[in-house]
Amino acid sequence: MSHLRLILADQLSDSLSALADVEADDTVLMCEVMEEATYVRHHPKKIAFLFAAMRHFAAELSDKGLQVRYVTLTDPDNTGSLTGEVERATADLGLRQMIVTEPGEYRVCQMMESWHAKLGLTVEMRPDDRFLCSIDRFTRWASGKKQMRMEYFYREMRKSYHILIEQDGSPTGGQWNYDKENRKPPAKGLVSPTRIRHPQSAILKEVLALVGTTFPDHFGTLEPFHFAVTRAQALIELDDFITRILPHFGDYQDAMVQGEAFLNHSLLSSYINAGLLLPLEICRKAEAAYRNNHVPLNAAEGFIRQILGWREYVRGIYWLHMPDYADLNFFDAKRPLPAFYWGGSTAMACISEAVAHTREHAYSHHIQRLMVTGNFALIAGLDVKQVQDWYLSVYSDAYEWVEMPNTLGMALFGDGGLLGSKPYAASGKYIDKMSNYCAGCRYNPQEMTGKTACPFNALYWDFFARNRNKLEANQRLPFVYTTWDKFSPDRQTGIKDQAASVFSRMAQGLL
Ligand code: FAD
Ligand code: DLZ
Ligand code: SF4
Repeated sequence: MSHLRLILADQLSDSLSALADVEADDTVLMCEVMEEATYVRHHPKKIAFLFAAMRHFAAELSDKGLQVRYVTLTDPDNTGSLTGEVERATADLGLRQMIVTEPGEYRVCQMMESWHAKLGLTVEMRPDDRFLCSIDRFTRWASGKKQMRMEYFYREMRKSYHILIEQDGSPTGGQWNYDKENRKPPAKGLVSPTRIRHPQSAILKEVLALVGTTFPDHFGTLEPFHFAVTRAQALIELDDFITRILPHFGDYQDAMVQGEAFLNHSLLSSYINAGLLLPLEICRKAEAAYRNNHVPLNAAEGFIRQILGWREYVRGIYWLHMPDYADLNFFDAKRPLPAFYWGGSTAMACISEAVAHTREHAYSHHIQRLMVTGNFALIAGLDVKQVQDWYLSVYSDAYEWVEMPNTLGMALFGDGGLLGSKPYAASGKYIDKMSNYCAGCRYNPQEMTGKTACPFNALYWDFFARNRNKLEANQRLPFVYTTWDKFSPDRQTGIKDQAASVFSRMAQGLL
């Protein structure tokens, strides 16, 4: 019996479970739909990347002899939604049986589950085995644990896939984790290595024109556009990263440098998340580079930990706790997102820099996301839903399964500790240590109060003071409240007044 096999924009892998056992009389459905392109106002680079990658992938499937029904955004019959396109395709083709791979978002999963009742279809949903830990396996691992820790999950994954593990089962180099060697402040002269620029195909040029005219008011610049849009191009970037950049990845993983958006980061997340690259092949290549003496252990391990550890862990947390996870707001944070997240002016050099990278590249690296824009949102008590919508729309690698636990859980501690053990709150001193931003900023990271005091400083203490009832018992914050209590009443009042002044200037667009 013939089947309709749906492939979503982030499922562009030959090995996708929905494509296993595909028959010549099956039809593969791929569709560009307005509902998905606008449920948040995605960055134009993200939309262009996905549409171009989808079109190339569809062409590759056709070249292999598969029947592909590809619906472009401008198709006059396009209904504008995945459900509408599935209904139209099954009616046109006379098909009642569908095969899908589980989607990355709860919202889309609900949609697919509604197709049986709504459209009278039989929908077979297959696991997404591109991930290295299935949802069932993660649920079993989590079961009965009072407190989950990524580190222990990561060790299990290393053992399961035998990555950086010796014959006797011990971790390569004798340690599981070289995180301490990944946190060096930027060395003088640290710059981003040059990056590959792929030639623009005719397909990409057409998509760039379409996105430019259709989404002119979405935040972010469309061109210049250098993303890979095929697996072949993504593999070139992967190999280039492993050869030239991975050797230096470890040391400065947490560093930030004015004018340098990429430093030694891989820029591979968009490709992995869309399916152009597979996480296991990347981890194996990174391990091989270490075994061939091409990269140091702290670089290989630090990189593999992000993919085999964090990436799988956050996905597990998402599916374990959805749908309730989406409504958590531990600190009841509700302050509106200030205009400077959307490029409005701010004198805070660190924020301005992170937002500029975001606007230009649909990218900022992990420490900018966590310790600059995320940290500010945390200590200023910005509305958790507005913050999540921002992260989901502005980054080319963002899908809810990975964005939400990172934003709500890791950056905002909005899940009260389901993902991490303590809030990643930091004052301007941390940013000063890990970057060269402060030297060019109107504010001074050494000052707590006054007109030129770094806003992060007073907000940091105000955050802990106003959330004392929720955080005081946290064992991982031993010195915060003892230090606060040692401040004189005058100093405490001064800090609170300064925080109030920061909030007032922020509301007036004067920060
Ligand atoms: P590298 O630094 O080169 O790291 C290598 C790879 O490890 C990445 O490509 C990515 O696949 C994986 N990785 C690293 N950290 C994480 C993590 N915490 N969670 C999941 N995977 C990780 N990542 C996304 O892919 N999509 C998101 O929407 C996203 N939103 C984030 C929001 C916030 C608030 C924070 C703090 C982090 C977020 N991250 C997200 C995680 C991380 O910042 C990005 O994966 C990383 O910056 C991508 O750049 P890169 O490929 O150069 O990564
Ligand atoms: C993010 C996105 C965008 C911008 N456009 C489409 C689209 O037109 N068609 C499609 O199939 N998927 C799109 N996506 C991805 C989905 O919104 C959704 O985030 C993922 O498929 C969830 O796994
Ligand atoms: Fe950011 Fe404060 Fe440093 Fe300015 S002084 S760059 S606001 S941390």
